[in-house]
This record gives sequence, structure tokens and C-alpha cells, in this order.
Amino acid sequence: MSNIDLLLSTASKELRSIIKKIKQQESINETDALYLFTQTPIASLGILATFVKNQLHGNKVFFNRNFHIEPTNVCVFSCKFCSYSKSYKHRDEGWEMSLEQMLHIVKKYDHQAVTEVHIVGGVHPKMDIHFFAELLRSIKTHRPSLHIKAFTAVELDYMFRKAKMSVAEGLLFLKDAGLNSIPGGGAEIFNASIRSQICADKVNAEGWLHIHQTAHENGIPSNATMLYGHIENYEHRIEHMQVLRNLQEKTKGFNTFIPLKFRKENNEMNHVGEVILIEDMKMYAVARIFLNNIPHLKAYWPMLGRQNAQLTLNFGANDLDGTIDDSTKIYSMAGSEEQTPSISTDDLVRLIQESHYVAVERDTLYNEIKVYPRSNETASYMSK
Ligand code: V47
Ligand code: SF4
Repeated sequence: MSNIDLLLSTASKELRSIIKKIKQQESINETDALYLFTQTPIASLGILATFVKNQLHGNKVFFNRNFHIEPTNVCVFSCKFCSYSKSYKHRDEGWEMSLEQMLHIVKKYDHQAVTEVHIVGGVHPKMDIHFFAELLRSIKTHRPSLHIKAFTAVELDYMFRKAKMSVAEGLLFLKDAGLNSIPGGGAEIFNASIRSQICADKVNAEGWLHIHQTAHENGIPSNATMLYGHIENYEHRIEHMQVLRNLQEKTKGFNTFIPLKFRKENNEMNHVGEVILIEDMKMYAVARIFLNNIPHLKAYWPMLGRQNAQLTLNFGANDLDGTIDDSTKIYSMAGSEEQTPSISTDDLVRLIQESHYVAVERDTLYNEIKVYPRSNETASYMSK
């Protein structure tokens, strides 16, 4: 008997109904999701999320080779969870990169097989859409095949408003300059009451969704995130995922959902604390089951820590993001275990293989680049 059928034979009435929906590839509803969060043992969640993940991706777990550029940490906004930004007044305590400095970072990877550059940062009042379009153009001129995943909806909203462009005009302008896709940041929690308590002054939920919808309608795919484990409750998380599932139903433009665990160091929400590991695994599992129309679920290892990220592979995650490098500061400054977030391809592959999955290098859009079959060496390492 398979794990899921074994679970079915001993489950409560409520869980049986959820399992039946999962087996028939039907969406679960909000009540079901709340039941999973509050009444379902963690081991059962692992079985259910793994079933959904295996239905979608078989035994494959993806990673990519990327690097980050963070143009600045100067920011006009004041999100309470942010450990990273400096106000414009205190900009001398932060950093502001020139085009040359950013292009220099790109050139450092000239002889490396990276496929993506991920560009996000603070919202600097003097870095406008023309500055960033120039950056995109110079990167594409230097290395046309590099996929540019850049600018959260928060950065885009500010850029477009300042340039007096509509969302569609701004997106097409950046697309023409070389923008290939949009990362998932800035979503935080869509619920207006929670959002007003943690990030009152940046783009609201409607604005975030409008930018992603317009991007999808103009051939720019994107990701979606959710910041969890702070002052929100399970209902707020479910509401957030429901809104994303509805938009995805219309556009099919989201590639990946990335739950981001709130980290508490060096920010104004330190007193809130951090959730325990079991809560992280629950979050991944329920996301995998609920968001059945977003193909991928990413465990962003620099934020979770690599061992915990490895554990999420048994709770629905099928993607470990990338090799990154030591330039991403947003999590190290917020207290992540990963103070220098870089990992070699060998280590990423090993993390995946140790979990009995087949490691697959992908590009940003999940086209497969290389499959790493499990070696005997890994098999014997596993059995120790
Ligand atoms: O929107 C900021 C989060 C996000 C903290 O699309 C924090 O592939 C936890 O969106 N604790 C930006 N989280 C990063 C992001 C991202 C990362 C990796 C991959 C992709 C992708 C997107 O970081 C922000 C915010 O939600 N964040 N501070 C903190 N203290
Ligand atoms: Fe600025 Fe982003 Fe930090 Fe908010 S999370 S203060 S928008 S850098």
C-alpha cells in the first residue's frame, strides 16, 4: 500500500476528504488548508506534500547557477522587518553602486557557467528607471544570454510613478532594455491590516498584484513570495495564497512560490521572535498542497539555512534556488545562519541527492540544463 493510501485508511473524516481531493488533483479550499495547518500531524503533511510534489516533478529537484547584485541598501521605505536598509539621510552608512561597479560584478562571472543574474535592492530616490534601463542594456550587451531577473514590484512601482509611466509602459520599457523576469519580493502579506503594521508605506497588495498581472500579460514571467512567521496568523497566510492562486488561474505567469521565513536580528520586529522548524515545514507542505497551480516551490536556502532547506524537500519543495555567492546581504543582516551565502554546485547536488532526489540544474524558466544521476558514492554516504 502506498504512503498516501495508508494515511487515507487511518485519517479523520476531514483529512480523508482532503486526501481525496489531492489524489484527484482538485484544489483544496481555505477550510481544508486551516485543517492542515492546525489539526494535521507533521508526518502526514510530509506525505501529502511529497505526493503533490512527486505528481508534478517526479523525483527531480532543481537548482540554478546565479549571482546577485544589490545596487543599494538605501531605501525610501521603512518596513519594520527590514534589517538591511538605510534611509537616504543615513546613506553614508549604506552602499550605492555605480553602473561600472555593477558591470564589474557581471564581468567577474565571465568564465563561469552562470545563467541568471538576480538584481534587487533598496528603493533609492536617485536611481531611476533610466539608470536601471542603462544597467540592463549594458549587461545584455556584455553577455546577451544571461537571464536578468530583476526588481521587485516595490522597486518597479516607485520607478514607474517617478517616471510618470503606467505599469504597462514601464514594464515594456524595461523589457525592451533586457528585463527577462521579475522576482517575487515585496509581497510580504497581502492582508491590509497586517501589511499596515509591518510595511505601511510601500506598494499595497493591489499594486503588487497589478504589476505581476501586467507583467504576465506582457510576456514577463515572475515569482511570488510570502513573508511568514511574524504577526500574521494561518488565516492571513491562506488568504495570501488564495489571492495568488486566483491570479495564477487567470495568467499562468507565476513560476515559483517562495515562502520567506521572518528573521528577527537587527530589525524593529526583533521582539516578535522566530517560528520553530516544524512551523517552517508546515508552511512548505501547506503551500505545496494549496498552490497546486503554481508549478514550483522554492526553499531559499540562504534564509532557511542549508540543512533546513534540505528538509523542505520532504515537505513539498522542489527547488533550492541557486549557487548565489557572497553578495546577498538581505538575510545575513537579518540573522540567518548563512552569513556568507555561497554554495558550490557539488554541495547543492549533494544536498539534493542525500534526500534521495535527482538533482537537475535548470535555467530561470525551468528548462533543464543538466541532470546529475545519483552516484554510488552518494549511495554509500547515505547509508552511513
Ligand atoms: O520582499 C526582508 C524579505 C524579500 C526580511 O524571486 C525578509 O527568486 C525574512 O523576494 N526576514 C526580498 N525575510 C527577497 C526576495 C527573493 C529572494 C530569493 C529569491 C527570490 C526569487 C526572491 O526579502 C523581501 C522581504 O519579504 N525580507 N527582510 C527578514 N528580516
Ligand atoms: Fe526597503 Fe525592501 Fe527593506 Fe522595505 S524590505 S525597507 S522596501 S529594502
